[in-house]
Amino acid sequence: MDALTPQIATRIDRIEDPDTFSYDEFFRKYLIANTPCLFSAEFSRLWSSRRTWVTPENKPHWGNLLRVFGDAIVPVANCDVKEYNANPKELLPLREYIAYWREYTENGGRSARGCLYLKDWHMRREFPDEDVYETPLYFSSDWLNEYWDSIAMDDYRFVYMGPVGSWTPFHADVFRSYSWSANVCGRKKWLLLPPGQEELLRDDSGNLPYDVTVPSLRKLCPPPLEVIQEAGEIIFVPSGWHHQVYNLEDTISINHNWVNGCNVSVMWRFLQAELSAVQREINEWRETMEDWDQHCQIILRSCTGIDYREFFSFLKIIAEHRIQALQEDAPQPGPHLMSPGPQHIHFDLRKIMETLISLMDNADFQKLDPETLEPRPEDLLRELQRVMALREDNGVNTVM
Ligand SMILES: O=C(O)CCC(=O)C(=O)O
Ligand SMILES: [Fe+2]
Repeated sequence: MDALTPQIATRIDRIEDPDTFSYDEFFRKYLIANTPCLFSAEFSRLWSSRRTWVTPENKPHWGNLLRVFGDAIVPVANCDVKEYNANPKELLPLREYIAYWREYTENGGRSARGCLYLKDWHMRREFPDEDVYETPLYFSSDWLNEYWDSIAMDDYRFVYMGPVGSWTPFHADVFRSYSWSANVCGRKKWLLLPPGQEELLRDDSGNLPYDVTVPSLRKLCPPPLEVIQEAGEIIFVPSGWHHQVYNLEDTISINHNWVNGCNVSVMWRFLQAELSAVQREINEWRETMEDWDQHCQIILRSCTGIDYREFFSFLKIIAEHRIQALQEDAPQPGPHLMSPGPQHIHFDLRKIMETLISLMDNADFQKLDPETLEPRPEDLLRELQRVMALREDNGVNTVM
């Protein structure tokens, strides 16, 4: 490697002990620094899924899974078929997927149906009473799920399960959010590339690779960080890091995507870059289409899952929740962040305000009749400024 080649970390930090690792340390060293880390199995030791979903041999417990979830309809991807840069998905009853998996294993990892991987199953949304894991404190400042829960529309909490050999192609996560992923049983290999490095891997048409391990890419960028994640361990994948993931054994994992005050600016930059790409794509109709800007927003929404007006609603809902929390009598720094303390509320409000100012300054947002939003963006901004000024008068420490 020559002197100009960026150095990429060759190892990941391991966090061993829940009793000595504080939220503040995670916030500074990993969330703000946007650096990956791996939590030991101690952090998931008390989850009931680690007993009831797993046999003593550390294999998926088919009987228990079938009994509770057998009739659930789950999304299943075919790892052997490349469609654009992903795998085509179908919906199957879990019962049928497990029957497939057992037969695949008995046949030594072969099936006429290919290698099927259950992914992005909204288990928690569909079975809210199945209390099989608890989101670790470190990942609980989660505006994404807070927003989508509040409008009862969607969530970003998933279960994955797949046989040895199933894998996820090279990608970065929705909205460039953070993700955490815990192995309930089994092992994974992660290949992680820091943000920006993927630019070196684009082909002549600007497309990113499907498989980052193909030999022709080896010279183009420093090798990805390789992480082996054992049963029970939880990996933190920072914002905008591209990754590719292999199941080294039969594996079940739980994963959430989330955004908060530390990476909301990354999400906002991502939306602006995606809108620019859409605008370039349909530029030739700019002069002839009356509602061209609205149209770009519709395409943005279908590609990413959100448009600029909904991004405003997202900021608004989190702002309202935090303002309300401040108005409740003397908020205490809660034992976990589902009830954030005053310092964290202040940090969140400051980040919402900075993002809102940038959104209101944005020429594409201004074209979308923002005065028809409820409340009008300038009224929300004024309210945020009023609340923040009150807090500062009260001498709340703003270092966070
Ligand atoms: O476990 C996998 O196959 C992929 C998980 C993933 O991409 C994520 O957690 O962000
Ligand atoms: Fe991912």
